[in-house]
Amino acid sequence: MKQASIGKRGLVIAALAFGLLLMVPSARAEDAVTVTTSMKGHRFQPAELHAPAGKPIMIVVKNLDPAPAEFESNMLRVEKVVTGGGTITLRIRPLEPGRYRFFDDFHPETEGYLVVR
Ligand SMILES: [Cu+2]
Repeated sequence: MKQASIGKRGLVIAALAFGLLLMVPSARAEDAVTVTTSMKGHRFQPAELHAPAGKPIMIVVKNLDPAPAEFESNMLRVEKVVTGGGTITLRIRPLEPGRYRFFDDFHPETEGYLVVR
């Protein structure tokens, strides 16, 4: 019996396809990087968060003030109310390196940055 041969080119294509399969899980949500900030006295603490480029990011925002706030960012395309004493989690798509501004839409002077490298 003669063994079927897929040839050299076939092997290369198979290897590339297998490599792609291995790469896919790295973009999955469970590989997300979580960063956390708190709001107190109408300030973000910390006001600068750091995350790696190219990975999904989860931003956890704890509002330690009794008043509600609204975490908002035009650059990150998110907007979500966080009640007084409440916590929210925002899912952010993988980002390019940069400085992404966010703020409390109820107190726009309350701002911070997500620094992606
Ligand atoms: Cu808003």
